[in-house]
Amino acid sequence: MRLTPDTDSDLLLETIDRDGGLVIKGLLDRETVDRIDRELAPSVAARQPGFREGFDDSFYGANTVRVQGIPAKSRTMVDEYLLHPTLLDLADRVLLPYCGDYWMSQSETIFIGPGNKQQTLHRDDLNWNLAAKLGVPLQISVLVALGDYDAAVGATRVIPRSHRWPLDRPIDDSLAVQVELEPGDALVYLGSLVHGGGANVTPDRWRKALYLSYLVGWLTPEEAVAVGVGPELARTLPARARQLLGFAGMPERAAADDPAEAALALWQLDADDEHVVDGTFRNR
Ligand SMILES: O=C(O)CCC(=O)C(=O)O
Repeated sequence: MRLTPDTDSDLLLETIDRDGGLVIKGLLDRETVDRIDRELAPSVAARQPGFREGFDDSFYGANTVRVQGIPAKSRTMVDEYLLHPTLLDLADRVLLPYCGDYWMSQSETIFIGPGNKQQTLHRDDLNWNLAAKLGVPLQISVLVALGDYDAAVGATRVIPRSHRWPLDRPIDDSLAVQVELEPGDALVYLGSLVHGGGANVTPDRWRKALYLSYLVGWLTPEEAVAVGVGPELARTLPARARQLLGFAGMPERAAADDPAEAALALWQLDADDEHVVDGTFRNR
């Protein structure tokens, strides 16, 4: 289903709950897309396709450029994408019932080059496979198109409503549909939805996406985000961005009626740590 950033948030919530994902048309305007693309261009140009040694290129893409550490490379990504009110509102409504707060798990370019094969269909939640068995939302992922995103360049394949399948149900590839996007459109999906990057069958065009995910705060993010940001940059960011990027503790959760639902504060720093003292890190 294709909606817009100003769609009533009840409808966004109903749609993602029913289908496992949705498209937000024009999440970012063209000027913002171009600015992010320009800010990331030097890092993309310096990176060879293929993931790190020891990783499986058939999954990550032998001719795919993945650059991480995005908040340190693109301030526009932080201000306009990570903090987008429509995304945060949806993440609040999907994730906050299950955690004290959530944070960014990862952000990376996924630029799929000519000849790159299609990715195996999978669920992102299986990064945390024991937690995935709980059957509660763990993660929301977003892919924003920064350029071409049609079927021929490898638009994402998804199986609508597969977020409700039992985890051991075999994945039938024939049920996948490709989600084409215009620059600035976003595919937003739950970590339980079956999906994967498409094949790029063009001789010379790249599929350009910027990925971002929000994860419940009691799970370890995929990327060591706070290390990549560092306190110097963190000091210059809005408080909510600092929190999402790992510069705040996760609040304690009280649950008077069911003690088993209560949780202690996590990811805290000692009260006299310089980053607590100067306010870069906030204990909660
Ligand atoms: O690039 C895409 O369309 C999806 C990528 C993905 O699901 C992944 O790399 O885990």
